[in-house]
Amino acid sequence: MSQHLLLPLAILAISPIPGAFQDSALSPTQKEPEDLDCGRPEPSARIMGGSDSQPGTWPWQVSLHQGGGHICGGSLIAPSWVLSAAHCFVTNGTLEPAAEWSVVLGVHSQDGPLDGAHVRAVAAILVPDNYSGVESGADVALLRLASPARLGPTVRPVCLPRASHRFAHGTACWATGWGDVQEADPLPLPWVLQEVELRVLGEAACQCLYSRPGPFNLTFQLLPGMLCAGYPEGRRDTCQGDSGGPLVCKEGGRWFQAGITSFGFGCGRRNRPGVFTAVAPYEAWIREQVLGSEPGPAFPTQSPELQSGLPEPTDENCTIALPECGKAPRPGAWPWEAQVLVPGSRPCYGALVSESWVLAPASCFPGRISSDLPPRDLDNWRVMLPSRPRAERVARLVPHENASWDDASNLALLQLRAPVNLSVAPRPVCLPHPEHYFLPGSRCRLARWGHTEPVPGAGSLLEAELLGVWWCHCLYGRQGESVPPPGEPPLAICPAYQEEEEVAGRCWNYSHWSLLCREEGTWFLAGIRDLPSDCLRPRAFYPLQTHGPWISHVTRGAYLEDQLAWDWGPEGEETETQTCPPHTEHGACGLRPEPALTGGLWPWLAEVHVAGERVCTGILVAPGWVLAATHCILRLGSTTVPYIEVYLGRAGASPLPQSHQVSRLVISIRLPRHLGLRPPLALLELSSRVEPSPSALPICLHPGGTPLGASCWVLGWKDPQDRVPVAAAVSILTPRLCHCLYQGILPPGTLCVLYAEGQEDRCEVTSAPPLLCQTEEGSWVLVGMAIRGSRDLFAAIGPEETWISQTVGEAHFLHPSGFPHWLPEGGDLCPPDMARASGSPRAALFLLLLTLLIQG
Ligand code: 4AZ
Repeated sequence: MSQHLLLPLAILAISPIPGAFQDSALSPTQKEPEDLDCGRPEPSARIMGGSDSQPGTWPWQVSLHQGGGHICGGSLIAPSWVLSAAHCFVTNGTLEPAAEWSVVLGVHSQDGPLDGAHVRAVAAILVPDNYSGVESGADVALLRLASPARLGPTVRPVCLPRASHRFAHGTACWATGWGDVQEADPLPLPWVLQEVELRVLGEAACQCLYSRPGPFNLTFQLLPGMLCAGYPEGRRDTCQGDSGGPLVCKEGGRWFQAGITSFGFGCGRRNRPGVFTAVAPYEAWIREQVLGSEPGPAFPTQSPELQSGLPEPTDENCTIALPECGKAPRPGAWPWEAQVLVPGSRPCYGALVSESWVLAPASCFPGRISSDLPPRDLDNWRVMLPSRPRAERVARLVPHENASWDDASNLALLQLRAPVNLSVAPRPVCLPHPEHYFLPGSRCRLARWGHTEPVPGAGSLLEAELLGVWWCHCLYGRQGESVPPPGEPPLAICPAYQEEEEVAGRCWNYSHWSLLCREEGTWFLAGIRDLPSDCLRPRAFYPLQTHGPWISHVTRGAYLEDQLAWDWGPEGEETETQTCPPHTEHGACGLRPEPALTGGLWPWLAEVHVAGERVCTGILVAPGWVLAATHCILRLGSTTVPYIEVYLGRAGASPLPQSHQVSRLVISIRLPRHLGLRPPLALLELSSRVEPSPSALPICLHPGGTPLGASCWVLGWKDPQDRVPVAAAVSILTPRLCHCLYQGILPPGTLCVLYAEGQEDRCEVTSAPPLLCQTEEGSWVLVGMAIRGSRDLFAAIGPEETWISQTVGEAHFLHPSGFPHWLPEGGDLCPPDMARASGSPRAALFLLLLTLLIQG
């Protein structure tokens, strides 16, 4: 509906027929005698998405300088008066001194000597009393020049609209300025004044766009006195540095200033047109300020036909723009997939990011990115795009400046000789802004990238769900460091795959991959990844969002798209800064985020199903090894080795995406050599390794003693049937207390625990639960495994360090701390036979402590 409303006006506005204007539209009586001629550039001849203007096209445009540089735009409305925006001059509620400012008139390029331009000092800056900030409106200012401007072909005033003047929805107008050409991307030299055609958006149409959550999930309520201009699809807009400059519309051969560039949400974003201060409502205020000044500004009357205007679309005609990038008919049919063909090289896969630019790994073009000169054979390069009958030719190669030494910046942009028409295919992929936060659990896919070698039997379409930033950072990032909160670019972005088991012998080395993630049906290029070296599926990707500014700077029009999904889930915002526990020699172990984020998940907790008849607790100690209590695995007297299956990732039935399950067969049981006695600990070798993930991650091992400052738990199942894990808080007794309490009956290397009040019965003991502690740094360590039939006694891991390390090369032993526990030295200091003197360990311990105290 608004589409065909736009059309006739567009033709009216963009095809000005010289001389077609009937001056009679303004009757002589309507002309104000004191006014000078306005709004007519003497014929001679960025703003975002705009282009260089011709000198003299916008003779009222001025540049406002402070400290020697351009800060804001403004417009000449009378020889001694400039109109601009209040926010240019008010900082923290205070109006800056006029003396700090100067007005440059008649300037076109601001590079070098300002030829033909002249400068005026500012005598006064006037701002409405009710101005408090751009979002509250009244963002208007008047500057009185210390001496009148010299009018000429490049310096002329613009016409001002009267209060009754209407700029109808769809009117084509122009904004001008020396502001940024994109968000955080300044206008390049030679700083030529930019112009862009923008359409007036009626109040309803604009409010409709701003009522939908956009960038940063924000909405905005427009206020009277504000005016929108731009396009629902964005891409052409004003930006920082254009503020204060004019939005002008041509009516009957004269240019009227409809708006003052005020603010917006970002620049050129979808459904976020620029917001201007409407000039017409300030007729009275302007007249009041300039009273007595001769000649004053001109307010020519609008012709009556235009004033009645066109009916403004109502709320029902609220047309929002949908993303133009990232739509794929189905996963794998990527309309942006580009194949770059360089003579003498294998094809290199990249992604179309705009009409004219393809992003690909720089390593596809070795030897061609180190010099500043264009590659000699660029003429012979070709790019194949989906649904294009012929190969595209390449005009330019722009490698990332860090491409040759930083894997995270292994990127190059290729400009096509001619832009392609975007349609269903080819269509660009969406790129994330730096502040994009891909939600944990987002659906992602691997896509070809660079020189991709097919992985035997593996689809490149592998589906994955995104891990939370904490997991990704702590598994593959920098242990011991804090984790970037949402909104700050992460160091890595990690998919967690759904398929359970890797086929033996399949190796994912030799290939680059990119990670595409979907939000609201729209695909973003979220990450890139260089060659993995461990044959595992690619797990940590370099985030692409850090490169958004570089890509948009080079391409001036790549499709950076706002975050589309904000449903953070019931856990709410994970905004607290969190830290990763320290790293070990063998990588990450014992990682478990704060309980709020875990959903009850214990990544190393395994269900060990023995001979289909009982379930023991197992603990993952390395990617291919589980530790369990021997007595639970091997029944006394049995001579056969049982059939054993191990399940990981079942613990807690977590709703988080990382709770996928993994199962393995046990192919061997290893026991340490213990003279005479049956050893308490058994190592189970798994049929194949498990990939580290939040549902299958090894625990750290404690080499001896009780970890100082740690909090310790017995981790078991409340009910052996449904196996929901519960943790009971315990204290580990000192070796002496333990020894005395169980005098004479404990095998060496036994730990005694005391349950916290009321925690004794939290878990059942037949499955032989483990004793775990969380160190002060946050790592979880395995300290012992339950001894048969007891809920208080545990076989310590420490004494078996040598055996475990020799059997399992990758076991993660932490550095020793605390005090040793297997030396019951001074046993004769125990009070005589008091062990088991009383019914409960708590009572016995109390008695024991009392006796030891009295003994002194
Ligand atoms: C600014 O910061 C600014 N896209 C001006 C205009 C817009 C955004 C920012 C509109 O001066």
